[in-house]
Order: sequence, then structure tokens, then C-alpha cells
Amino acid sequence: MITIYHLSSSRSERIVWLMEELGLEYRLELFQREPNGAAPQPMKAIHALGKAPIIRDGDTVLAESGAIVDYIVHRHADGRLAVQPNAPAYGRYIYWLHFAEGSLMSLMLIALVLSRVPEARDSPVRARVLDRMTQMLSFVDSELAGGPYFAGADFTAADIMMTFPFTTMRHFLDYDLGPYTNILAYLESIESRPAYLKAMALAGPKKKNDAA
Ligand SMILES: N[C@@H](CCC(=O)N[C@@H](CS)C(=O)NCC(=O)O)C(=O)O
Repeated sequence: MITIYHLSSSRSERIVWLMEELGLEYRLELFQREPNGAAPQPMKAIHALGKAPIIRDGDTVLAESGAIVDYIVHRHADGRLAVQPNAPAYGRYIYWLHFAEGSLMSLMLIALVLSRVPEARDSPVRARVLDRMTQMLSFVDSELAGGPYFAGADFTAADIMMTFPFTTMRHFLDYDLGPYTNILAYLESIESRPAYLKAMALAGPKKKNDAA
């Protein structure tokens, strides 16, 4: 059985959600963040970087949420919630699957770090990063216009990767989703999914302002 090492208020909620969507059994091991927001030392005994999520599946220990999602849907779910390479939606699927960490979360983390540096408040660098946030959020919003999901008609693992930046991440980085009506409508549909609700009850954020 897969063990999910879950850090409070973190990306590892994605893996709990994925397992709930797939109806797969798992064991959940919970870790609380240190007062400064870092993952606790025992997570480093499981994986050298000690960052969440980490899973154990027999002899395999795997980190990196996108890799874990890909691993689980192919190794344990016969490709359910993935899009097959010969399907028309495959390009969209892998784009959003990777965009979540590769582009969106990396920009949000820069914005997060700058938001914690008082001297950066009025700097042109921060203004540029915020401009890029606006550009990226507008892009995502326009891409969802044809929805209902990131890959198109069907809910996929790309949705599991793409939701965290608009939900739990906002407990760390305060930004306004108000202008992005397609993203808001999308989140409403996600938040009505029983598997999502169950995963958030088990592994969702409990309080604001932990460090990401
Ligand atoms: N790109 C990685 C990021 C992993 C990551 O930074 N996880 C955060 C939680 S959301 C973490 O463990 N932070 C605590 C720390 O770095 O000590 C992924 O998607 O898994």
C-alpha cells in the first residue's frame, strides 16, 4: 500500500486528493511544519530534501508532486485520470500537468519571497513580478473559458496539479482572484467534488500563514 507523507498545509494534499479520486487505499502519515514553516527533520530521513509530498511504495520512495501524480496514475490506476498520448487532449493535459509547478508555482514562490522582504515592497523587481502574475492569471483564466477542465471535457490529474496554486497557496500568498471569473467558477466546481472535500478534510490547510 502507498504511504503518503503529508506536511500540514502543503502540496501533499494533491496526492491525498488523487488517491481519493482514484478510490485507492493509502496510509497517511502527518507531519507538522516547524515554527518557521519548514518541514521537520524526520522528513529528511525519508527523502534527502525532506519536502512534501513524499510517497513510499514498496522499495520506491518518490518526491515531487507532478512525478508522484504521474507515477500513481500509470503504475496503480491503468492511466485513469491521465490522457493517453494518442488522444486529442493529450497536449493540453501534459501542458497543464507541468505548468502547475514549472511556471505557475515558481512565479508564485518568487512573489511570496518578495512579499516577505520589506525592502522589496516598492522595488521595480516586485512590480515586474506582480505584472507577470497578472499576465499569468489572465492567461489561465482565458484558457479555462472553453473548460470545464484544464484538459477540456474531462477531469484529469492536471486539475489536481493546477488547483493548489488557487486554493491552499493563497493561505501563504495573498492575491486577488476576483477579476478571474473563469478560475472562480472552476474552483466552485472543484469544491463540489466529494473526493476533494474528503481530501481537504483529511489533509487540507488548517490555518493561514505557514511558510510554503
Ligand atoms: N516542486 C515540489 C515542491 C516541494 C515543496 O517545496 N514542498 C513544500 C510544501 S508545499 C515544502 O516541503 N516546504 C517545506 C520546506 O521546504 O522545508 C513539488 O511539487 O513537490
